[in-house]
Amino acid sequence: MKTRITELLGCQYPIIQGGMAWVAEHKLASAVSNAGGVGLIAGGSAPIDYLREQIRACKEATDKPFGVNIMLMSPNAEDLAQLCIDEKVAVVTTGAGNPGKYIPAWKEAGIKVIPVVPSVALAKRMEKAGADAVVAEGTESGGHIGMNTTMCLVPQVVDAVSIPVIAAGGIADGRGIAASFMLGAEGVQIGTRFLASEECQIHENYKNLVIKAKDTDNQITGFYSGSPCRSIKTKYTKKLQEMEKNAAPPEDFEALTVGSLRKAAVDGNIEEGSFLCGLIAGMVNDIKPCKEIVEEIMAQASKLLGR
Ligand code: TUI
Repeated sequence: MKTRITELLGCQYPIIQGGMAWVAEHKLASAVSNAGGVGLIAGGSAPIDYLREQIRACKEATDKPFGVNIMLMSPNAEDLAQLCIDEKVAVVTTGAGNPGKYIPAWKEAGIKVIPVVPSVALAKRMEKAGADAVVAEGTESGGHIGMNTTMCLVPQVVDAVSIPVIAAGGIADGRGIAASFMLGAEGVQIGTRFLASEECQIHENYKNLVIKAKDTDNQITGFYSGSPCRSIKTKYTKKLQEMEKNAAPPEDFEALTVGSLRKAAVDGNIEEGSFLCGLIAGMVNDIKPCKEIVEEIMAQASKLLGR
């Protein structure tokens, strides 16, 4: 299935994997790239040496293009951005901010730059700044989210920019891809479906929460602090929401959330972890190798799109 995204990235299928902080490391990224999509390693707020090792391990594991996601709220985003240049990473996606100041150097290094945007305004700014494509991410996504939905945001971004648009948020099967294409997208970003993959290195408690989640087992926290974040509903997220309702001081909120991504992904700590996850988890019911996931999704999408 050829689109401007497969042409741009040199991949077989128009699927990129979400750059999930504390989740997306080289085993997952290389498995997605080897399956014909584009895998991503999450920079998150990782130390630079860790990310360098991850990039190098990924190069060993695949000769296909893969990328790095730079989380712009990270205190060391600048160093990680430079590392992508030094390591000649093929693709960079960004999240949680405006990457404008990094784009010229990335472009000069031949890196394909794909900012994740939650609004039409930011998509336009990114096009002007030289981005190769944008990911229009709906609020159905896991983690740090904007307010607009995939269904409403994607066609508006498609109408507003000339660069190719990748749809994200709520896509986990071929129907999601077909629908995204109907909205004008030329690729999709998939995160939650890959949480429940064999190659994803997260704790088994995390995977079990994903595959057991129903449509309603999802919660947004951090709404009033201006940093809304979508996770699987647990006692922990209910507690955070209760604190928000009672207007708890930001320090109390911070004390509970610091380190919570690690507690979920690495320790599988149900009591204190933030199990970031998209709204589509209710439809993700089994754990499979990435290759099977990608092939199944693409076969369904191709059939629906009559290709
Ligand atoms: O970035 C994400 N999802 C994430 S990042 C993350 S780790 C994290 N840790 C602590 C605090 C916050 C996050 C977990 N999930 N998705 C892409 C995304 N980007 N969603 C929303 C945005 C966004 C928001 C505002 C992008 C740009 C933006 O720009 C504001 C501006 O400066 O114009």
